[in-house]
Amino acid sequence: MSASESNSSSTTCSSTMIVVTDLAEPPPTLESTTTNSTYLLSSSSSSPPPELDLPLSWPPDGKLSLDWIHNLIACFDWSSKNLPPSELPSVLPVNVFDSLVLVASKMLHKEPNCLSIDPFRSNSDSGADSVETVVVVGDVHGQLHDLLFLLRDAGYPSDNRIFIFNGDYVDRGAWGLETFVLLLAWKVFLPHNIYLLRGNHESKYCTSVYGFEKEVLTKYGDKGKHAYRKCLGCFEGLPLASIIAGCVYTAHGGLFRSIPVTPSKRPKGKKNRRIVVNPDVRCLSLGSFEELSTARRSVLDPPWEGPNLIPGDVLWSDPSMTPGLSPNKERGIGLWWGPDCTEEFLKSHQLKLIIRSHEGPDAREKRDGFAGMEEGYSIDHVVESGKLITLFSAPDYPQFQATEKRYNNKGAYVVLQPPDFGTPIFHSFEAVTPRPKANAFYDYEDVIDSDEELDLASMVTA
Ligand SMILES: [Mn+2]
Repeated sequence: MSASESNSSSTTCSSTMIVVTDLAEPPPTLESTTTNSTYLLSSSSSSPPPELDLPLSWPPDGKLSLDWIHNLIACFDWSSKNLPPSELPSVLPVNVFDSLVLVASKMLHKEPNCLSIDPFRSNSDSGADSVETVVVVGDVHGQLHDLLFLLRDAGYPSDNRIFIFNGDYVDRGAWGLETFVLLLAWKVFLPHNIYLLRGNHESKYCTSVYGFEKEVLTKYGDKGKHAYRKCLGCFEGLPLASIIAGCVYTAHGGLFRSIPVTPSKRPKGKKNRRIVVNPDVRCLSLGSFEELSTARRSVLDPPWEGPNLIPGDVLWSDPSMTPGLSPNKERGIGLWWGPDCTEEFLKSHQLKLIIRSHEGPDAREKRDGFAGMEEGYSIDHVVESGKLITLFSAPDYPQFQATEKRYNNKGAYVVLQPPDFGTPIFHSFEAVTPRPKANAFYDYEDVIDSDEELDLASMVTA
């Protein structure tokens, strides 16, 4: 079945949103004359609008409020347009960053590898069941202003709206730190109404190649290494996948293998018995949720070899049009899985839908048989038990590109609603314009286009 065939039979609704630029106008600006900066600065720009409460401070009782979050949004929106990156500590002092990351990190590390999200909640006041809307979001990649638009458009997280983010908050875009901090703040404020899954870019390897490490070092200066380490610690705590209302599986990359552990052939008593993984790829089979739940996700970089392969599969895999499971040779880590595997996975777990992310317009340009990412999503497999979709939420991606020609892709998010939650409603949206000027934190002219061709040797697997 081709992707174009599957597209026609699947969507229930698709709406295109109109771009709304921010209402809060920054102060009048002039081009800065400094040679190494493209930031817009003027004599008045260093004084923020009076309605902003900054620098941010940590509430004495440690409890964040909706006002605190809205002020954080307004401060980041203003600073991203008016301050050079090295001035971020004047908005978010490192001690406030520390407090937020500490609380969020503790929360995230306690969550299971695969979250079970139940949108049917009993309302203790009325005794009635309240049913909630679920919003699923794909890759964001540091495009803060597009995320702010998405949150306004979909409606903020609240008691009756749960958000699930599929990872890749950082790298490539210029505001990965602000993006990640904002999502952590929502998590701390409403821990049961926003869930943050890990993407392959929430790793030491990716952030050292695609800009986030340099971004944090630039923004926090002599405290940069400290702040970057705190971010990595938080990344290690991010859960890997979710099941929504018992019928929708979401993860950044997708499906994962079974890890058959077998004792070695020469057991020399219990102590010396070595556990080896069967390396025969002909034996690849889909893993169970029990295996997913016992994988060790607290690693700086998911390993591509050894016994702990499930995190790498969930974060790095891609669907294929070829049946079966095979090693993902394009990426060097993770799997390719065919429509038959999608069917097996859905059927055996009584699921209706898989929502994964991980492939933007650049990756899709090279993938025969798959739809592009012009609308921010694609329907990849349509099988008897349900569907597999790819969701990408960074419009006009990537922010920095060496060529004149841009993809001009829309971003999208998915809304799932009662009673069954299994039918995705797609909302596509265009990039916020104009995007504030910024310099890239990586060499986007030389760095490889997509995440394939990894330099595996430099990954941290300890
Ligand atoms: Mn990815």
